[in-house]
This record gives sequence, C-alpha cells and structure tokens, in this order.
Amino acid sequence: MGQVWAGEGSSADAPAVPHRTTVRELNSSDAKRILVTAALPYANGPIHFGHLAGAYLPADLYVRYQRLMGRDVLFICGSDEHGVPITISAEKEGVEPKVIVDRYHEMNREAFAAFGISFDNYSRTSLPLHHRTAQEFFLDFYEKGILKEKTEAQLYCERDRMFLADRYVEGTCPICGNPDARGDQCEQCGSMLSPRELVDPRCKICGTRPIVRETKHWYFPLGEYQKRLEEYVQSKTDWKDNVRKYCEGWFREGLEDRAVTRDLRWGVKVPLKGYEDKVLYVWFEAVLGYISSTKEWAERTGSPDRWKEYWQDSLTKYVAFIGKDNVVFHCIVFPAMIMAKGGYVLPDNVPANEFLNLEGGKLSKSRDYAIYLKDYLAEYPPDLLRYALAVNLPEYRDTEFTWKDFQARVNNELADTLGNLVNRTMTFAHKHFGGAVPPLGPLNERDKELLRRIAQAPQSAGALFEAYRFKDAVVEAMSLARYVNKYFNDSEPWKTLKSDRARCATTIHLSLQAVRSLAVLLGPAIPVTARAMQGMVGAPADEANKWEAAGRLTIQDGMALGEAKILFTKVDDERIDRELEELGLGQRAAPDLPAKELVTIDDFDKIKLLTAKILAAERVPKSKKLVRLQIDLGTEKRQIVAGIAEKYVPEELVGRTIVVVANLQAARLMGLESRGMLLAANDGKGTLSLLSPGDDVPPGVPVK
Ligand code: B3M
Ligand code: ZN
Repeated sequence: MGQVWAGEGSSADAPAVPHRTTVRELNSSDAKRILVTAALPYANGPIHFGHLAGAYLPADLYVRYQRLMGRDVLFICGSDEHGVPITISAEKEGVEPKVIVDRYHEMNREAFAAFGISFDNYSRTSLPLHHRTAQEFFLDFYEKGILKEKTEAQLYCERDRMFLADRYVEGTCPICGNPDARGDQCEQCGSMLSPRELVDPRCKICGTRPIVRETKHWYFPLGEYQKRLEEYVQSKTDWKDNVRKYCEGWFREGLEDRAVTRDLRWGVKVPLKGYEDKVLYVWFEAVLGYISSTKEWAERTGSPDRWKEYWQDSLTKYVAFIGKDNVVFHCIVFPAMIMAKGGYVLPDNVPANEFLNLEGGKLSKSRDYAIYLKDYLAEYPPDLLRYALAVNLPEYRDTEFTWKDFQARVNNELADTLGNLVNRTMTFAHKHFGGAVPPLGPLNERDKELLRRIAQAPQSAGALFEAYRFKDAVVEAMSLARYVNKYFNDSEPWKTLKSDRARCATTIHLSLQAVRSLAVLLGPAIPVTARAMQGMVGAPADEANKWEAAGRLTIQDGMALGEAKILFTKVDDERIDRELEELGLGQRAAPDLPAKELVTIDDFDKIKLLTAKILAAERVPKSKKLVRLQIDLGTEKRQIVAGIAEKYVPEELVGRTIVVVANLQAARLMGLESRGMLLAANDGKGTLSLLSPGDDVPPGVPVK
C-alpha cells in the first residue's frame, strides 16, 4: 500500500498546526443530533448494487432506525461531479463534462429516491455554493500558511498538451505487472500508485508515451497531522477492525505531503493568481461536499444557518458511511483538513463496508459487469432488494450477490414467512372477527412467551443498529416474524375458533399486535412494506411508529382493520434465468475464466469459422443487449442471438457479411435458440466491432 499523493515529505519550516477541541466519543443517546453522510458517488455512471451494499443501504438503515428512535438526524449526500473519472467519461462520449454530470446526477437522484434512500439532501459538487465552500477551505489553509507550494516533475502528454493527472495515465503496474494499471491505482492488485510509478506509461486519451515536465502545485502537509490523527483513530475503539488496520498501515508508512491542486480544467478553480489553469484536487473538495450539501439543505428549508448546528457543535455525532476503497480519504485526509480548519466536527465513526461480489465475479463498471439500480427498479419493487442486500451486507468480509439467493430470500423469507404471517392473520380477522381487532383475553404460557419476545425485540435489534451491525439487526427482526408464524401454527386458531372463541380471539389479537411491531422493526429495511402493514393493522401514524413502542401492546380491542393485501409476489425461475442471461451467464461459465493456454494448430482447426450473410435482425424484447439474427451460411440458414444491441441498430445489419463460429454447441438465450457465435473485436469496455470480410465475399467461405 503506497501513498496516493506524491510528495517529498514535510519540510522543517512548516507552520504550527492550529489546535482544535479534543477528540471525544458520543453515543447516540448523549448526542444532541446525528449527522449522517454517505460517500458522494461520481456522476459518471448509474448506481449499481455494489454501491448500495457498500454505503447507501447501510446508511439508510441507520438513519431510518434513528428517526424511529425520535432522534434529530440529518442524512446528507450528493453527486461528486469533478475529477478525472468524469472528464474521461465525457471524452469517451465526445461531450462536455457538464452533459455527463447532468445526466447521471438526475438519474442517480431518481434511482436513490425510488429505492427509498431517504436523503434529507442530495446535492451536487458543481453548484456555486460548493465551489465557494471548497475555495474557502483552501484559502483558509493558504492564509494560515499551512499549504506549501512545490515544483514537481509530472507526466505530460505533448500531443494532448496536458499534464496527465491520476487516471489520465495507464501503464504496467510495478507491483503485479498488470498492463492496464491506472495512474492512481491498480485494479488487479489493489495497490495505490502515483502516475510516475507506472512502467511504460501511456496517455489515456491518445495512447502515446508522455514526457516528464515540471509543474507547480500546492501541497497539504499531511505528515504534520500524523500524531493527532493517530490519537484520533486510536481513541475510536468501536471502529471496525478493517478500518483501523488500514489507517495503521498508513501511519506505519508515514504520512507525506499531498498535492491538493491539479492541472485540469474541469473542477473547482484554485482561487489564487497564477493558478487560473488549475483546479482543486477532486478529493480535497469532494469531502467538503458534505458540508456544502448541508448548507444547501439549510437554505432550502428556510434556516440558512442551521448547517452550523450539525457541523460546528460538539454535541453532534457524525457518522460517515463509505465503501472500503474510500477509507484513507475519510479517516485520514478529511479529518486532517477538519483539524487544520478548526471548529468542525470529526467523524465519530466511519463504517466502511467491504465489497459485494456478483455471481462469482468482481463487480466492474468498466467491464459492464454489474447490475444497475435503475434496471432493477424497472422490474421489481425496492423492498425485495433492500431486504436481500440487508441480510447479506459485506460488513465484515466481502459477500456475494446471486440472483438465486435473491429469489430464495424473496420467496422463503419475505413471501413465505412475513407475507404469509400477515396474510393469514389479516384474512382470519376479516373472516371470523368482522375486520376488527378481537378482544384480548387471559394469557396462556405461549401468549406470554410471544409477548416477552415482542418486548425484547426493539432492544436487541436496536443495540445491533447502534453497533452498525445492520445485517444482524434485520435478521433479528425477521426471526421474530418466523417465531410469530410458529406461534400462530401452535395456537391453532382454526380449531379454537369452534372450541374456545375467546382463546382464538386472543391468538388473533396478539398476532395482529406482532404484525404491528414487525412493521416498526422491519421498517428500516422494507419501508414500503412496513407502511402497508401499518395500514392493515390500523396503526396510528406517529406515536405507534416509534421504535420503543414496538415492544408494547398498542392495538386496542375493536379497532377497525384495513384491507388484507398480498405483500409479496414470488420470483419464478424463468425470471432468474433471464437475469443471469442479462449478465452473460446463461448456461455459460463464470466471468473470470483462467488465462487461456496455448493451442495447437489442430486445436484451432476444430473451430469452424465461416462467412455468413445477415438476412434479418431484430432486438430481443426485454433485453438490453441481445439481438436475434437470421443468417445465411451458404449451405443452410440459422438463428444466432448475439449481445450487440448496445452498439448496433439491428435493421442496419441486414445485408452485412460477418464471420461466425459455425460449429459451436447450441445455446438458449432469453429462451431463444442460438446456433453459432459471431466474431467481433470486443474489449468489454465499449469497443465492439463486428468482423467483416467485406460484403462482396459470399456466405459459407471458410475463414482461417
Ligand atoms: N466519488 C469515490 C467513489 O465514488 C468518490 C467518493 C467521494 S466521497 C466524498 O468511490
Ligand atoms: Zn495523449
């Protein structure tokens, strides 16, 4: 693990570091208010499942729980709209960065809202308010003499006439030899790099080899804060081990000066003369986006100064949710900046999750191996995924999302356990007790045990929420649902209905009470369902919604019940097969195939490559990628299904001559037979170009 920011170590004539209030811990009940932030996603692509499991769902679970506890919580997020990831996406599409960020900011804001991520504010770092905030921090450091100006040799592309910051350079990783390492990090071995460490560097834009040239930048003296940062991290005994260990690794290596400006055009301008062509380093300003988003919230809600309560009062408990790849910025860099500024709160906890893998492979946006939230939401209700991810959060180790697991969670746990409990209780009450809460009579041992469990659930699940153990908290709530089902079965109300109506009434009364409690306890995980459950059992809107009330009896005899509704529809096998095919996994091997070995000419001869003419082409309905082609192979006609819809308009393919593997085993894709495979240049990153021997070559000619 190296340092991300290149630097020469701190110099002896550094200014004194201003001191701030001592580090302290707050638990939720001592704190006057809770400020929750979730990492600002780059607005250069759609939100996918990995993002959700990493930061946004856990943050939302925490916030919803705290709101049910009646606490003053503010939940802040927004789009990260600067930095090289954005400009590279823009260049790829040949548009201005603004086009990219406008598109994805809006798309992600909507997807988060539809998924029930309950931000109080979702801002964007391109706002003037944010630029002002970031510049104010920079100038404050500059004026206090904290920043150092240095001249450094950096990589420069003569062809594109620019310095190649961060991801603008690619090359061979000096650690693992991956030929496609980026200037800031190697995705293969995870090492943090600086551009000049790359072997055989090349410009990301034009591919030529950059030269080394001098440039001036401002540096933040991180090393001068090391001692206080170490004290700060050491004082946080409740941080996750992975987070602490990661920080300790950085401390062991020794913190160095880090450049906080870049030679780029897109970003927050450096507010100094002679620096007009430079911008603030994206990470320097992005973390300040939490503050500017809070300011925007305060303005929007009519009390422009209220952001200060959350950021500048030591009785705020500040919790910053992130994915593990952002630890250094949130546990070291941002705290150092806050220390330098003085008067702002430090994160009380930084619950960083590990990664979520997907169907045996690593999620990868660049390879398009991901499931995007907006695609999911077009097909399914939010609560199914919220639940399936919540009980599988990568809190302590990487976990894996599989569609089969999703299906099992939905069908067995949501539908068969929770849905069934609610449905049988409600239908029983409607059918036999006139749609009102039947009276509670004397309690037997089984009833008392149920009440004990209901009474205890808010405390035990609550303690897990407070400890950032959301997976266990949700599992705990669902296990109460399982228990209530058993209670219902063992109580056999369908028998007591005839033999002992008062007993039967008590069973149904308590089951309804349990449904109401479950609506609160499962509310953070499945808010839409929880609301529907509350509607059914006629729970009063406020007081009864409160977390602690979930442990008490709040339903009155005779209260009218709402209509019994089915809460969940099961997910069938066909649907799961379709999802796997969308990921390119339909009956085929896993995505990460071992490196190919050498083949002999005999091996190669086994593959029959033939030219073919496209006779007809149409999109496969409901698939983003698949096109159904009818081709002429000279001696026969065939159907091939190919994943090329994102690159080709099917109608325009008709008449083209292509090359196909003619002796490939038949496969089914989205229920359609595919006999053969067409050849295309395909790097999995957006380059997809069909091989074409020219339209004058007749079909059926061997290709060797
Ligand atoms: N945009 C990196 C990321 O999306 C970055 C987080 C900023 S948090 C201030 O992983
Ligand atoms: Zn170049």
